[in-house]
Amino acid sequence: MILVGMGANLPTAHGDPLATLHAAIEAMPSFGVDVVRRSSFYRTPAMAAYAQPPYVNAVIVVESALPAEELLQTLHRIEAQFGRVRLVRWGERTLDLDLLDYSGMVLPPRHPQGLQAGTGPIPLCLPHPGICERGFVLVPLAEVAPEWRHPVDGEGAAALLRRLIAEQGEAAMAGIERLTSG
Ligand code: PH2
Ligand code: MG
Ligand code: MG
Repeated sequence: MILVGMGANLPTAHGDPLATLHAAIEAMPSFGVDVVRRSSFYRTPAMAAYAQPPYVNAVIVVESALPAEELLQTLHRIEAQFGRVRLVRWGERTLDLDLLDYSGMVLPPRHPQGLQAGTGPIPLCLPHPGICERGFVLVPLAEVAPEWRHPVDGEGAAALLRRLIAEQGEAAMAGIERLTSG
């Protein structure tokens, strides 16, 4: 199973972040990426070093003939088409597409965290290292792929979410709101 996390917290020519995520999903087949399932959209407070507008997040299950590295580059091309400019790490963005899992492939990080430039391309690391710490990923992931298991620790998204809440308290889930429209 190939999983992609989607996020946006700035408007684009397509409209607000929700409209942008819809438009990005529609554009994906023309990039060789077929969307087979998508979670609900969620409004989530920005996890960021400074005040930012809230995000809209979702997780999709995709199919693609592209190998993992090429799929990542393709996701970056789609981000660019939707106006993504990389200014600062974890800065606000028009569209963020994160490769969360590529058929259980495991690739260790190839950059020391501290030296990460922040705006340049980050080499592929699988599964995505942020999955277990982020309610805004785990909530839509548990919804769209309850059968999925984390390739390294073997837990499903719902179990990872319970673990996160045990560690961080309900704060891990605070403000995450399922959007009923769209
Ligand atoms: N993405 C980030 C940093 N912070 N916060 C929310 N709520 N949603 C995101 O998708 C997100 C974030 C880096 O990619
Ligand atoms: Mg991200
Ligand atoms: Mg990203």
